[in-house]
Amino acid sequence: MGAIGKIFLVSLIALYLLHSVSAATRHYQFEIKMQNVTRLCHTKSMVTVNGQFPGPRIVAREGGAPNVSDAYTINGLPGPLYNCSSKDTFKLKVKPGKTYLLRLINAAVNDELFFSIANHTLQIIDADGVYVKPFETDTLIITPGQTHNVLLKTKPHFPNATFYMTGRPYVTGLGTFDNSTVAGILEYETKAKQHLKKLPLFKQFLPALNDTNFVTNFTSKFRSLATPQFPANVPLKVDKHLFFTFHFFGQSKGIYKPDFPYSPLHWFNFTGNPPNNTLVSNDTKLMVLPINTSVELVMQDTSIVGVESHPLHLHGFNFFVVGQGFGNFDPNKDPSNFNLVDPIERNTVGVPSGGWVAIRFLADNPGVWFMHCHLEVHISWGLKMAWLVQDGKLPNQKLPPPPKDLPKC
Ligand SMILES: [Cu+2]
Repeated sequence: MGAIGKIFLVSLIALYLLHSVSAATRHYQFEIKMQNVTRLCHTKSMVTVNGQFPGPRIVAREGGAPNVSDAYTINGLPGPLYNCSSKDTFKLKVKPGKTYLLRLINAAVNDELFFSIANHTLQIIDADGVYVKPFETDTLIITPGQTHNVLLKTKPHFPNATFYMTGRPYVTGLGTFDNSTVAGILEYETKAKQHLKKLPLFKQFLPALNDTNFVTNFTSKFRSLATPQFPANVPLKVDKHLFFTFHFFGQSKGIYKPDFPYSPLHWFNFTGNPPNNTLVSNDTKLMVLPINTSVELVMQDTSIVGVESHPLHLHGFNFFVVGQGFGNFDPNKDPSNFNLVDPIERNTVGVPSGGWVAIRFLADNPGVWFMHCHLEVHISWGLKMAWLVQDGKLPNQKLPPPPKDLPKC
């Protein structure tokens, strides 16, 4: 492997230009005026809202539909596949015969994204800041909040071509979404004064927008290094077996109660036809754990409001993804297939659409820790809860007291 030439941070973001929101009546004050703006179209005088373009963001809560973005961007640039946006194209300039490290993050809060670079292979070496057994892929999927470090080996010689880097969403839900494609361009530096624009531009075909097979295949390739230097400390003994189902419900206010249920209070065929009454209730409950509890949590998608993939993010801990599957989790059969040798360690994992994922972690970090779907709109629909990991006896197992000036409720 050659030396790493340069490190690039590539962030994929959804760009919201102007939002419209239905449902309950809300009142906003907008100052509309003309202003020079360069974005998606060339610099021109255009209508801005409160001096901003994009205008102020409006968030719909309590079951509103997600805003549909106008474009995805790579490092803030939408690229040539959008109207009048060739000028706003991210260009990755590389030299032949080198290895580059790309740090990828999906910062598009409501969209899981496919990403690829035409005619190039990416080697995945890291997920959420933890090394993995390296593997190669033409295309990757990255969910909101996930990070992937990948190596890009450039062609040995100047290729007489340029290459699209493209991204577009993976969607399993029912609502409307932005199905557009963001593109950047991989350009090789050359001493010959070539006109790069005249070179052929290679494109890559990304998977279909609902290609769950690709996603399943890709995610199943992730493995921890599990070496003496980078061991996979997956808990082998489980103190608490938990089973959470994933569906939407409203918000609730109030003081928390320490009795978050270990498993659903009402069982039904989670991935079959949903019953008329799922007996979902609102409450503010925390899952309380003594420090150093080892937890196994199975997260089950459900068909209430349709099955959908959910990138689940846990604060405070990395976890090991020991198993996943489609349909209903079978507590008698499925655990025998769990990978306890080299499961991937990360902090954001996709709960498969119409399926389940099993994680294990050691609750060795005291505090109250939020766990939520990383599709921003799903948080407002209730896909969130919190863990309370209690202090231990040792000094390094205690939370420092809050500052004296912390405001009281
Ligand atoms: Cu979700």
